Amino acid sequence: MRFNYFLATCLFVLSMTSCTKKTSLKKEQKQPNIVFIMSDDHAYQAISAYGHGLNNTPNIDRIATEGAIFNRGYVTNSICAPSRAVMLTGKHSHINGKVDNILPFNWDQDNFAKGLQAVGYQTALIGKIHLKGLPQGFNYSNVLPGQGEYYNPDFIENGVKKRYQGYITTITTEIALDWLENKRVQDTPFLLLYHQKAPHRTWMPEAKYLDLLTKVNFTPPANFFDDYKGRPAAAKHEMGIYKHMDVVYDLKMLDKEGTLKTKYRKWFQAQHDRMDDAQRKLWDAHYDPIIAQFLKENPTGKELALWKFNRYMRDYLSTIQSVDDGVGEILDYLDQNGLTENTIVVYTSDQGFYLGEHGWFDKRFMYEESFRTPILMKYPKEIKAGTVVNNLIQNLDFAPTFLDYANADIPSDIQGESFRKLINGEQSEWRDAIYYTYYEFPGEHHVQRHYGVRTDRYKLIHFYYQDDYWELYDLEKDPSEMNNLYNDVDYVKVQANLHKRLEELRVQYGDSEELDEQNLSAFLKAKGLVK
Ligand code: SGN
Ligand code: CA
Repeated sequence: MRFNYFLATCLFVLSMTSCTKKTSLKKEQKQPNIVFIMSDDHAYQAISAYGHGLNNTPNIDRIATEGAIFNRGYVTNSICAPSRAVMLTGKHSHINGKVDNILPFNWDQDNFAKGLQAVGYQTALIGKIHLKGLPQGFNYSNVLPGQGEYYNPDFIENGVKKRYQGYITTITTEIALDWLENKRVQDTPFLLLYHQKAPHRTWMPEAKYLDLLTKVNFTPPANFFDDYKGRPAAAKHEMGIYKHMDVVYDLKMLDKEGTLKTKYRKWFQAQHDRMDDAQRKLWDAHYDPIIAQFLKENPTGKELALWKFNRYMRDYLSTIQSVDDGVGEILDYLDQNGLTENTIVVYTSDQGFYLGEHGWFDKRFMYEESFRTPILMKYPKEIKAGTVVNNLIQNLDFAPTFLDYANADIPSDIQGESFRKLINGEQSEWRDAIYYTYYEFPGEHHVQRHYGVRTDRYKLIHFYYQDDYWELYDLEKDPSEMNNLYNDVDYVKVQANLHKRLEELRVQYGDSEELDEQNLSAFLKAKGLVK
């Protein structure tokens, strides 16, 4: 008895000694660490914490279980590079200048990583950022050139390009873990932007997940066969699963005989060629039987639409499984190193994505599935486990929120608002409406230029440039946005209020037709459409 007690005491003293560094770190460090996880095109419908039942993402869900889930997280401009520019600057696209994926981003302007550096943070940016130029505000950067490649990707480490062998999602996680363990200055608050390329098109899964969903049959959303009645911009789209998904490029039917001569076959051929022999062997072992069956059955019409939808879902969701694993590894690292308590972890995407709603893939529209984005966040010190946030939050709000947590100054020209006090229940007042803009037209997927306002219940959108018309939705009665109520007699008052609120927001955020003209002419020039 006595001996065991002695042994236990020794073990306790020993373990305390080995933990001294971590314990003292906790005591000394007042500012929280921040791990900001962003994936690319990850629809909230494909995170199990949101309850859509499509897949299982236990690690991402853990962030919500241990912290908060946001049911009304939105972007300001549903496309990659602009979304990231908004996230970094806390300013709308027309202010930070990165209005579309085409025009350049000016890294010289202020961003929240620079703000955190100024108050002593070590900062790192790892993975996809989609903003050209050497990232500013980061002690360490290791980013993808442009969109990046799923297999054997190139990265640019502090400005120097280097190829990695393997699968992009796991490599990005390894680089992030290596920075946490070996590269950051220990005992200093840190900011880690850990940004996955996945599950961006063309949804290429990791070898170990190729068979994950082979046997699962997915039912498409109720409006999969949408006729776009009353919505002319939606009708002009080029992002239909049935019509626009390329059987070889998007759906991997690269038959060896070359019978499937699709428009983008050569692009997928390049992806396939990029793999090494071992990778290609595993890939082909999975897809070859599917290709053979597809050629044999040769589905057409509705059958082909459903076949495409299912192939898309299987690849897209399998790709997400590796993202979820990476989140688990990062959370485990924090746990194992005594960092969990003092670290804020956010999971989000650069925008939402269509998983068959309106018959679509891709994003860009102000309709809910692409306007909305998942946001899950934990910070044990301040956020109660199981918190649900139903307020209208935008990616505009990340920059001021992080500066707030770090006790850094929030520059007065930042347009977002810190939601720190909102989540911990110290603040009840919040904005009643959010503003949206989309500019990349003419462009891929053919989504018209538009802007609009969303309140708790309604949405007003103005499509302009080639067309000029409005759409109004009652989201309570019509959450799938199938019924355009603009000029409906029952909504005269609602319509007038929305117009007023939209104008107020344009003034508040400094948007104007003049700015839009300037952006448009720069865009047309950059695309070579005018001289
Ligand atoms: C690529 C994709 C598009 C996608 C854009 C923008 N085509 O061009 O489908 O909309 O990226 O995506 S692909 O043939 O190259 O896959 S974003 O997330 O970077 O904005
Ligand atoms: Ca994206």
